[in-house]
Amino acid sequence: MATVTESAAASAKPQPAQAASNAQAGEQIDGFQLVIEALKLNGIDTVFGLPGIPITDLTRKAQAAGLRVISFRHEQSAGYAASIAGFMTQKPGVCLTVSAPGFLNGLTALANATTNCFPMILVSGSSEREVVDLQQGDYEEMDQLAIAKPLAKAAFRVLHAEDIGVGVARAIRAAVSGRPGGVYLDLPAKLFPQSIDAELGRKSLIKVVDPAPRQIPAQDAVKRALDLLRGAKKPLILLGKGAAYAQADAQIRALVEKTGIPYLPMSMAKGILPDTHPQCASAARSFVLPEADVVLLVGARLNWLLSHGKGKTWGGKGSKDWGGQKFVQVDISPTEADSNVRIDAPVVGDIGSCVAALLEGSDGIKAPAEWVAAVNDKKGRNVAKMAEKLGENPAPMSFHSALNVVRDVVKANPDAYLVNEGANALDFTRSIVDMYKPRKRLDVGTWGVMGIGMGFAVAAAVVGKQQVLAIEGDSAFGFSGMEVETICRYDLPVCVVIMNNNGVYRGDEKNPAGGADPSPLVFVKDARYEKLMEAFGGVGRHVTTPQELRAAIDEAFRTKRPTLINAVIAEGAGTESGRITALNPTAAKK
Ligand code: ADP
Ligand code: TZD
Ligand code: MG
Repeated sequence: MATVTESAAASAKPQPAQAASNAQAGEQIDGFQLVIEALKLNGIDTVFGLPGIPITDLTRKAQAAGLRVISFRHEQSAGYAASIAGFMTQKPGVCLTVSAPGFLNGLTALANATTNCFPMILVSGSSEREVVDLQQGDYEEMDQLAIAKPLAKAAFRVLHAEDIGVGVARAIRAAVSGRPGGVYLDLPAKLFPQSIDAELGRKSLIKVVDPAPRQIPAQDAVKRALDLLRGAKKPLILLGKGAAYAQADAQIRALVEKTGIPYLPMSMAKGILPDTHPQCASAARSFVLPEADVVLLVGARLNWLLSHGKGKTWGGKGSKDWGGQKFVQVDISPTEADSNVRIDAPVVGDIGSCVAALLEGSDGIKAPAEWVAAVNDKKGRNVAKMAEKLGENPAPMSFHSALNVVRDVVKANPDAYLVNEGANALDFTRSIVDMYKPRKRLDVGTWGVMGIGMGFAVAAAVVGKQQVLAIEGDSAFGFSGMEVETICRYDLPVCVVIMNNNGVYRGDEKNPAGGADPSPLVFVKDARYEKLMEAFGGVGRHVTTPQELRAAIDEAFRTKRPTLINAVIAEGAGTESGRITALNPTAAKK
């Protein structure tokens, strides 16, 4: 093992003859340094990654050059961290990995970033091209560029030091312009030790001008949209995570408030306006979707999360029937419209420009009082029902009684980031915990992917520089649990709360065959997850009541220490697949 590693490392070093001639030719700069300077020149100040051949020195030199290098225990977490940093900042999050297996570990996050429209660049070292292309069995051999292409918005490889500037510039533009996404940048081992004249090298770097240009919507498209909204009897605004990403918070709020139209935030759009806003219709979701006649979508796709814009959710007779709504869709992607149902008024452009244009032309558009009253009436009744449930205090805790505490904590600490994954642990948190500020809720996104938890938490703490509260299903936590060491190592203000119901969805399943193996859905009973955090010097707490939970979270927020709270939830409190039971083929048959 050691010999393989050493010989591969040696082949990545400049040859003595080359080094000697470099010395004579005046100041030289190598590939390592050019990559670092190209990133710095473009305002990238943090990279997330995991070192090894051929990028070990890149991580060292990046740190030496003043970049913040956050080193993880698994590339998938580093990748998720990079992608959510991209969502939070509109700058591409950078993830750095080694070849083949490291690259593949990071690739899930890259694909997830592309799916969620998060700007991210996965930078992976790769093996020797000549050997890879002849399939001669190099150390960690893999044609990474070909594999990344279908999963990324764009993919590039740089073979020569003088092209590093162009490679990084192209990667940045591809990640953040238009619909953002994941970009792969392949850097073969041989690139790093290449030396070129320092002055020429630095001149070859590109500081990207206007990487995500505004896209102004066409006037006739805006007029078409306004005409539809003006004629609406039951208008509704749907805000998606594209709206959160766009950082057009003030314009969005102005449009919502000026028109008085009820709005629904998608999961990661919660907090663009506070969930307690009088026009927020979240508590009446199943009433407003089928009832609305004109729906303005702002940075939200009509994908599965919105039942594809049709079916019973939207008032359609059958599961695939159109409910009769007209749609206005504001999106930067011109091909998004009509993906599921007819879009009557597509408005293509960046959300800031589109919403500003809609706002300007919105005089006279006002949600009819009758409609507003009907929504409020429904809301009032649902909120009362929920309050009753939240007030219960069963032993062991239910999701409701535990999340009632989280709800109060977030209300008292609106700047804290809320990371959230799981099934019941996700769905109940989303519906119970109000958000008060934009881009504070970071969750499983479009794929409903498990494993984002600790990566997102690290990025939120490092880039957002605020307290982080991660509400995790016990299964969900397991996907990235080892990163509690990362949280401790960087001493981050992250408080992880595990909603521990002993399993996936529930902890009370039995082996249907009656054998000794447990059900595939359950874990070790009463697992002491808090000891994981203690193992690395953080604080572990085991809590069984809302009072203990509150005290433990308050302590974590006060001390800012890495904390893991193992919150014991009733084994049978959850439902299969949480709120999406209907998507489960077996469950649907029942
Ligand atoms: P959600 O899951 O919250 O409904 P989606 O991820 O489905 O949100 O939709 C986000 C949409 O926002 C995508 O269609 C994307 O093209 C769009 N989008 C992202 N950023 C911008 C932007 N700056 N301006 C306009 N549209 C954007
Ligand atoms: N693997 C990946 C990467 N993503 C997934 N979404 C799943 C598997 C399937 N899955 C879900 O959709 S939720 C979930 C899994 C395994 C875990 C649910 O259990 P939990 O949450 O403990 O996290 P609750 O509170 O017990 O429901
Ligand atoms: Mg669970």
